[in-house]
Amino acid sequence: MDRSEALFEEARRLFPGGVNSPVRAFGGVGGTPRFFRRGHGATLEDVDGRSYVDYVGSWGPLILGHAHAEVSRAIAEAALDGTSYGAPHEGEIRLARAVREAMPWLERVRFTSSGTEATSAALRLARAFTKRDEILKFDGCYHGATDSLLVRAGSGVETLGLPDSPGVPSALARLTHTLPFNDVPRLEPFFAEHGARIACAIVEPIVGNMGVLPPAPGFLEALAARCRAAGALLVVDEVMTGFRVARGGAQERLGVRGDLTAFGKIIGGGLPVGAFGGRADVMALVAPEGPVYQAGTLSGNPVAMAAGVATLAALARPGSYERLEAASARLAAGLVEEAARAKLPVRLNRVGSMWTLFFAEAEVVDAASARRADRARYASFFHAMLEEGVYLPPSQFEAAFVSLAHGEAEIDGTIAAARRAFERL
Ligand code: KE4
Repeated sequence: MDRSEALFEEARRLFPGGVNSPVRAFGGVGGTPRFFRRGHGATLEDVDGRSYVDYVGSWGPLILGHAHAEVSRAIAEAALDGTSYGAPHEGEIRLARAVREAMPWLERVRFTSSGTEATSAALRLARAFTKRDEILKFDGCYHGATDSLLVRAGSGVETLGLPDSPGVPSALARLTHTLPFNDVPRLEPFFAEHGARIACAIVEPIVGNMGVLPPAPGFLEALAARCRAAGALLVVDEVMTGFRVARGGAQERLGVRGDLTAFGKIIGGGLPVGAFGGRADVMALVAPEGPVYQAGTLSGNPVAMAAGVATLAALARPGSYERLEAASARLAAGLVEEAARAKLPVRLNRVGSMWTLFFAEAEVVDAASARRADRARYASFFHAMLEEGVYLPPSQFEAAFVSLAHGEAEIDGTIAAARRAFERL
């Protein structure tokens, strides 16, 4: 038994499923999760001393790679002044400035400690602003583990095949409508019937939680127009795409704008940070300025703020996104070429440095087509790559990420590993 197996045995006695977040349990691919003890750059090392080129990147935050010197130094220096004040400090202003510099359409923001808190608060705020209770989300989109949004959600809910989630009161779940992502023709009739009662639509502008699903041309624009016409707010969930697919996130890359935006992951640089923000007239309702309550003991935590500021500063340097694009394009082309060589039907969906390799013949454009992908073959590929020293997301329904620490050696090594892995499928 290796050390990961021994630790997992103990972990299962301590935590439900042996983990503190379901998708880490390898439920989608089988086998024993690796326990890691350090990360550096593009590499993770497990407790048995094995190294892996990491494409999970803590599910998105580590766009600079592990243990980035400037981020680690910022954390250490901030911690020497204390870990939390529970009071205003300048670091909050510095991170808010950096976020708004990249996304000037965010007139006001509020920091939280997770993406789930951010999307939950955005929903409550939209309901208060519009005085309406019903919401629209899209099948397979995941917006965090919050009651109203654990309805036909993606990520771990999809991976584990959970029927939405028990424990969500049916009276509440009934207020959440779902439509297929990218299905433009369904928008018109839906809003004609329900529009007057819809507080907001919430959407991953580029879905990462069914694997990567880019938006169909015109889909987001049509959704924004329908929301506007119905007096509903558009909540753009950029927890994953924010600072990932462009400095201004998916909203900059795609030219759409939400009334509210949710953030997480990268803006914390690997520490617990989320945020929601947007129109000043809507944000003015948030307590203590307005009556909509939202709070958090560690919101705006000085150490987390310092990690976020250092991360966004490094990302803002010229050429960062061009380098991410070049490395990601090289990897994608190599994987597709090797799959073709092995005569394996694959579809590789990619937007910038977030990507998913689906084992599927047909295009994967929505949750239904993603569900038709060959998950068993993905699981075999995952384990073959793990043995080759490459750590992919342990689920077909998750996005993989390239970081600025992935150089040509890592990319070319991954392509060579895939060649050997494909031969074994
Ligand atoms: P957190 O509460 O996990 O910080 O953020 C929730 C969330 C909200 N919106 C989007 C688009 C997200 O992708 C997430 C979280 N993503 C998952 C992975 N797909 C986090 C990993 C996990 O659940 O352990």
